[in-house]
Amino acid sequence: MERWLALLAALVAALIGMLFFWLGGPTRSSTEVVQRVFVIEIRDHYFDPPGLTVQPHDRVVWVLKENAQGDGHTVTAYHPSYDRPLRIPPGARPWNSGVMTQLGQSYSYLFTLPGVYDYFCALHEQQGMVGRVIVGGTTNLPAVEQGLPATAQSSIPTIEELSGVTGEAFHAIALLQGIEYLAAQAQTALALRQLRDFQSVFSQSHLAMTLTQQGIREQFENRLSALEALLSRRVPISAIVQTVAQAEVLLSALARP
Ligand SMILES: [Cu+2]
Repeated sequence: MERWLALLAALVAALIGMLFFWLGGPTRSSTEVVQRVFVIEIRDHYFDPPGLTVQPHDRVVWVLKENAQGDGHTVTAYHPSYDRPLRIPPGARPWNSGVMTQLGQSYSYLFTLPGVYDYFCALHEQQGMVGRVIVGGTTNLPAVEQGLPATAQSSIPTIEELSGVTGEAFHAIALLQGIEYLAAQAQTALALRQLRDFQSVFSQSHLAMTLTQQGIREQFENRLSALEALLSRRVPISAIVQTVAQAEVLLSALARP
């Protein structure tokens, strides 16, 4: 009997060990751990925001918001698989959404490798419908800044732009859109955590400084607090959509200089 108990204890200890490993011990290696969700809206004919800085294991979701011509849009990585030069980090998995035509349709990609990722809409690249995601910081990046059709090249936000206050505004907009997206999927706990993490770093940011200079910092912070209160209660998604829109309006002058 004692031997059985010892065996059982060993088994339980092993299971607990595995659980800790799985939940994220120091040796965690899973690439499916999502830190945050950012949303880039697909519009006629641009990505909003066109540039975004994130960290490894952040998920980016592109959501189709406009399709007036009915021909749709794609989100496609610059990669030889799609007949284009390589403009994502070597070894990163290329992606292609295919043509999206239904409003609300989305495509998602989990970024893991640091570096610069450029992408385009296969139907409107010539009209400058392109975007850039930078993963893991903007210093010492080997940026490719030539080789595309002129309109496409000039529409991709530069690394310099993305490391400044415009980049911070883009980041905040996509993060707020991500909160709205999570709330719409009834993932309120995740949405709240994402909002509170942002609130805790906001006061140290260039964005906060710039909004202070513009005299709208308090208004912006009030919108964030309102959003937090709404997410803490059970409210219709329309109230959250409205509050996110109000916060975004305050950032719009920075995001589209
Ligand atoms: Cu397009």
